[in-house]
Amino acid sequence: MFKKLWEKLNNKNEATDKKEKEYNQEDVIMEDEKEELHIDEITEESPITPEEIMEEPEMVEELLPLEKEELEENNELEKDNELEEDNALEEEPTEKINLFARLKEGLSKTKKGITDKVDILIKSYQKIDEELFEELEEILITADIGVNTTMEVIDELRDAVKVQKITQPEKIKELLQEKLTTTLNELSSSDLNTESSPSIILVVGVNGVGKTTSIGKIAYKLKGQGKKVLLAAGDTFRAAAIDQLKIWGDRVGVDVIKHQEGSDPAAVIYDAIQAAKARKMDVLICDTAGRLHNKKNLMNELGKVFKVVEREFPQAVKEVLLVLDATTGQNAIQQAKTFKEVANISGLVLTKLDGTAKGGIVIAISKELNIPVKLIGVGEKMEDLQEFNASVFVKALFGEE
Ligand SMILES: Nc1nc2c(ncn2[C@@H]2O[C@H](COP(=O)(O)OP(=O)(O)OP(=O)(O)O)[C@@H](O)[C@H]2O)c(=O)[nH]1
Ligand SMILES: [Mg+2]
Repeated sequence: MFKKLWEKLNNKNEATDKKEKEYNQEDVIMEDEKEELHIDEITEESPITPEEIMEEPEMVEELLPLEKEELEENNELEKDNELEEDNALEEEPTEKINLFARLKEGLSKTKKGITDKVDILIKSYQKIDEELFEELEEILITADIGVNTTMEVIDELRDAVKVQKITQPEKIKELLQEKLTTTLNELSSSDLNTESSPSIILVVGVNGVGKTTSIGKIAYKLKGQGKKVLLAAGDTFRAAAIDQLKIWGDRVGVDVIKHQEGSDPAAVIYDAIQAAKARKMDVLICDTAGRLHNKKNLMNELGKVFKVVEREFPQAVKEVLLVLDATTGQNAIQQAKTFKEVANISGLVLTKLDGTAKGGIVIAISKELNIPVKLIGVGEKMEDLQEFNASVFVKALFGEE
């Protein structure tokens, strides 16, 4: 029985040779494929059928001891296998966290790109004139706020200056801050849809944007709120992806449902949903692959996963988070457009804002895509994922308390 279950869990190993093939991110997302995306029916059998669970409910419970054994094995492995990011994340666990300070620190590069430049600009002008507006426009566009949004902001500043008869250049900074806050406020609603239980979060995005890391951070956040969290290793494309999620699971103290490398992601999600139901979990967070041989495969695979969720977990509140890397600038907008074709994206997670001077992309993204930015990543540590709040963000950008 134990053996039978184990075999069932691992019955999708045939596809492991997939990993040998070359791929790159360009293939996945950049090429402008015009082919129709066919979402295949789920043809492969799921490893455990609902009937089997009804007959033998202890089957699901047996997943627990199984995982514990595995966990010990993995822990041994991890000791030898020192991952760089691991070290980065384990520093200062007891440090008292000042979230605003972290945000400010994370945004320091963007601050240099926007606020500091605005300061220099303002100081070099005695009065407000057209040339000042033009230079300001350039600063905002360079910080990736986006041409349309920049034009809008500048036009409104011009009007405000006229109406309020403002003459001192210093006032421009205040007005800009106000305008950016209003623009962002119009669009953002930062709450994750996890208030009611059960809920499921599907995390999608191209490779390397920070999906797995963000899942770890979200799990940490939710666990801190007293929620029962389960993770699903739906990125079966590389063994390392599964291990990475497991490391996060261990670090945060939540279980991870996983199959072997190369197995069917829809089957992993299926099992994870059954386990989430059986263990009465509040939130199930699912990782997905960011790379496959091409965009069509990736989108087909996601389509299958969404179908399993619809069919097996209709009672769960659904959140589909698209993770975007802020350092990729305008390219992130293109990625979002591609994912919107197959997924009903309910929120964005914008990562690596600490690594770019172009944090203005937050504004461009929320404005152009009309999808709320729910979370932002401002570093690699467990605490470096914050709920997005427009006025706090702009305050941090302008270096205010
Ligand atoms: N500085 C910084 N680094 C981040 C942030 N979020 C993620 N990273 C780093 O980005 C790298 C990629 O993150 P992953 O979580 O592995 O990305 P992924 O989307 O799961 O990638 P694939 O599994 O390859 O598709 C890792 O080194 C992370 O530590 C962030 O907010 N700031
Ligand atoms: Mg990953």
